[in-house]
Order: sequence, then structure tokens, then C-alpha cells
Amino acid sequence: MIQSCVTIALVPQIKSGPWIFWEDLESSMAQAASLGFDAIELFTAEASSIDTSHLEKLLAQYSLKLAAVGSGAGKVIQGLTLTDPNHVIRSQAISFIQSMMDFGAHFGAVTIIGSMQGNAMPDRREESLTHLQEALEYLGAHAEQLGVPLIYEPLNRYETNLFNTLGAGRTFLEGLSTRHIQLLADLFHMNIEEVDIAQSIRENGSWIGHVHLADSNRRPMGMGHTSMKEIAEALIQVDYQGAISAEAFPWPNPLGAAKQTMLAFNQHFEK
Ligand SMILES: [Mn+2]
Repeated sequence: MIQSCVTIALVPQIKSGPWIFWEDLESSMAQAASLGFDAIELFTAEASSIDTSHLEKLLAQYSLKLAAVGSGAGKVIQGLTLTDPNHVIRSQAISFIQSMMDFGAHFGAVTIIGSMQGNAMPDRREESLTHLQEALEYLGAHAEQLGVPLIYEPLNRYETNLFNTLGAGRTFLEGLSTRHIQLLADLFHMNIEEVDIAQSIRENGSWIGHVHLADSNRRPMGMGHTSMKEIAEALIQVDYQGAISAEAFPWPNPLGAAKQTMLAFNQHFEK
């Protein structure tokens, strides 16, 4: 069953980012629940930012699931990436993601590698890809132990030069020995990079483990020019069973953006 999901960011340093809610955790969860969302996706400064039992209690109270955990704070706050030329920073990046995975797995939530993938060094792409490969093999093995997949997110060209499309990400993942890493289909990045978003979803459907929902301008779905109808049909056609998580600007405001997201979700996905 596809789950409706909404992002909650609790990291002051990334307040200008594309997150629907970014104030208090509990009031955000209360609003998400009242609008009918099934799940939340959390961005925290680190794995220990939220007490596990406190979150358990809130999730039960508001009948929400924790679907995903973002790891971007590792880069934004600590400057860590998996492809940094410095091996000490790379290993700190791996530890950071691993701790996020441990936190998320307690709730059955996937962990997302987005900006923490970093960038290939100029003229040293192969070396950077080797670093990424080593990190993903290690973290993929950890995902297998936890029984919860790790999610790799292809980003648009202005955010990474590693892999920009689902197809390119898939080819890289296929070359790894781990089979516990899946792709994130972020409709905003895909709008910039893919030839045909729906076609790419159909071609790579079995690799998609999480979806970020935003319109062409990164406003909530329905407030740009992305053709969601055929994208939703493609997700249904490939029997996608994960969360569709609103990672969009809180435009015109968090509650308005959450309402618009729910409207779009209900329009395209039957409950
Ligand atoms: Mn995303």
C-alpha cells in the first residue's frame, strides 16, 4: 500500500530547504495526522537528536509511521560526504549515516543518502566512484543486518555530478555486490534530468524504495507544471509499495503546503 508522507525538518541550519514542516516536532505531527497523512520523514541534526521512546510515543499517539530519515545534516552541519578526498572525513560520513540507519531501523524507516554522497573530484571521477562504492558496500551490508534498505538518491546536476538519473543510479547500484540499496525517485530532480519521468519510473520500478513528491518548481504537487497523472499511473503500474513523501517548499506556508499535498495525493492515489 502506498503511504502518504510529509517531511519534518528539525535542523535550523536548513530552514530554507524544501521541507513542509520545520517547527516543533509534536505540532507538526499533529497537523500531519489531522490532514490524514500515513507517515512522516524526519530530518534531524543527528541520530541522537530525538529520544527514541519519545518518538515512539508520539507516533503511537498520532497514528503515524516513521517512513524515512534524511541524512543531509551530516553534510550541512558537519561537512561530511562519502566522496570527500580525506579518508577521515569519509569514515566519519559513513559512521554518521550508520547511526542514522540504526535510529531509523528501530522504526522500520529507511535512511536516505542525498547530499551526503558529495561530488566527484575534478578529473578524478574514478577515484571518487571507488570511494562511493566502498561506502555503499559497507552501508549496504549494514542495511542487510538491520533488515531495512538504504536509499540512494540521484540528485540534479546542480547538486551532484555523481549520478543524476534513476537509470544512472541503478547502473551503479547494479555493479555493487550489496542488494540492500534502493533508489529514491525525487520528482523535482527527475523533472530536471529525466527524458520522461513516467518512463524512467516504469524502467526502474523494481529499484525504487522511496519517492519525494514536489512539483516542477519544488512547490507542493499541483502548484507547478509536472504532469502528475501519468507519473502516478507509472508508480501504480510498477506496483510501488513505499511512501510518497512531500519534500517541497512550504508554500504558501507549512499548513497550506501540507493541505495541497494531501489534495494531490488523494487525487492520484486511491486509498
Ligand atoms: Mn529529495
